[in-house]
Amino acid sequence: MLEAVKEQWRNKGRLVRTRQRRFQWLFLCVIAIVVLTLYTTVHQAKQPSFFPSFSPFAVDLDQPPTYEKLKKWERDLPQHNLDLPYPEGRTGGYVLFKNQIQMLGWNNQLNEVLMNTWLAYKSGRAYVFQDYIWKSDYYPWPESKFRESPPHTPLNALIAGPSAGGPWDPDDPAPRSVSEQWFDIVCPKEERRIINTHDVKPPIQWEDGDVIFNHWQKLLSEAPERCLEIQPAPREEDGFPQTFDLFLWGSDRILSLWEAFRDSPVSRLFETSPIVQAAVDRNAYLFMPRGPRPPVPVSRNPYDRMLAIHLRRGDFKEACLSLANWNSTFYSWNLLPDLPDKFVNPPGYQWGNNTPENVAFYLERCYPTDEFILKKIRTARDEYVKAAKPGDVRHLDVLFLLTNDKSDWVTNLKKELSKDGWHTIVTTRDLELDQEQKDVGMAVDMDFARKAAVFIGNGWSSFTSNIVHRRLVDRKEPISIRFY
Ligand SMILES: Nc1nc2c(ncn2[C@@H]2O[C@H](COP(=O)(O)OP(=O)(O)OP(=O)(O)O)[C@@H](O)[C@H]2O)c(=O)[nH]1
Ligand SMILES: *[C@@H]1O[C@H](CO)[C@@H](O)[C@H](O)[C@H]1NC(C)=O
Repeated sequence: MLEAVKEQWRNKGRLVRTRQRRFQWLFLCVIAIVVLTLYTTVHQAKQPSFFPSFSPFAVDLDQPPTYEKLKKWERDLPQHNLDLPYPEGRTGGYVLFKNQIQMLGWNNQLNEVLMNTWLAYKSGRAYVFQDYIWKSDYYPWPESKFRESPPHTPLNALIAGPSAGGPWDPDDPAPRSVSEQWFDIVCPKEERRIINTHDVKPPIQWEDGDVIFNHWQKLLSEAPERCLEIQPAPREEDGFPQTFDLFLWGSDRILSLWEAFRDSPVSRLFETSPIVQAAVDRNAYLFMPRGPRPPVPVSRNPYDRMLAIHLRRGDFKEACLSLANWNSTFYSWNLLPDLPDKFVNPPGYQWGNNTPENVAFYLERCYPTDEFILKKIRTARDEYVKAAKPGDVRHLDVLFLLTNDKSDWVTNLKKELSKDGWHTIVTTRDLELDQEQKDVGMAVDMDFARKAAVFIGNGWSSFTSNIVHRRLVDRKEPISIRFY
């Protein structure tokens, strides 16, 4: 009996000891895994391409940002407060443009964000701002890395100013923009008046920009309801159910809005976002002139010596063909009559189809050859320098090539350009960006382009036209705004 009990105890002791040993092993294994993971992570951080698949525990640091803090900041904007006095808070007026374009290039949306903000302002209502929703192919990360589908970017990552909830002028009582989330609280669904574009657009669709604007302004100002939501007409009825639609942006009908829009507080107070600004600052050193001392005493500010050219490539090869086959004009502000380098639509066009000569005529400027680009850069530089007022010294030797091209094409172009006396050449690919900055990379390129002494763009591109807008708001001269 006693022996049996003793034996039991011995067995238990063995069991405990084996368990202890097992725990020791487990512990060692865990330590080993942790060490290995840390090791590969550190190596990866130093040399991204060296160790990536070395270990199954390798951590891929190139992930989309979460924007956790920025989202919280947007949520906590001071105007998100029901108790604020009219025209904000629970008695204020609001308008949500649910018909705003989404899942398309950022610049197609930016136009509208600004114009809709101005419409809301003129109607005495707070503009409701929304996240930018990506067209999946344009997102800087592959689908396997998406945090949500389609990916979103908070508006405040891309821009700052009244459209994104920033303050108006100090003496301006206009209500500040609010987020879509806050709109749900201040304007619950059952308190909203829904306005469908189907009931508004048809009589004014092909009118001039100012007629369209005034028509909407009257409607939005006179509506007695506090909360308005504009909804899009069905797709099969209106392919572009925006308040200010693609047909308007792509024609000279938009120009009647120019002066007032340029001088509006929406344009004047529009600013670079802190994330974009951080990317601009951290990369500014790349633009410090590296060439020989210029023959003339020249500005210390590298942007005064810089020419930026937007080389719209990639998907534009097909885009240019359809632009030709639709007899398209330049886009939006690129059409302003004071700007040089106009494009005159060639005669001979028939609905939906253009002649081979006309298509070639479009491609020459929409998807230009290297020679064409080199020549344009020379002329733009010469003419800008010649246009200097007496006593004003102009010298350009810094070049920024901004592009969506992903190949080695610009590297070759760079070689040719350095022969032309461009001693400092920077391309989109040279910029160093962290995860958030990479997410807003297009806005970073745009900011350098708007600061440059001279800018050359693609007349059909909305990316270019939004740079042109900003430059003209900054009162840059027309001779500094060129199109190839
Ligand atoms: N970083 C960067 N991105 C660009 C550049 N040009 C175009 N892109 C991006 O390429 C993508 C093309 O999308 P689109 O819808 O065609 O672009 P968009 O911004 O609306 O402008 P456009 O097509 O030029 O009218 C967008 O994400 C653009 O922002 C560039 O020079 N630099
Ligand atoms: C092509 O576009 C131009 C510029 O908008 C216009 O004047 C011309 O009438 C158009 N051609 C045709 C055949 O529609």
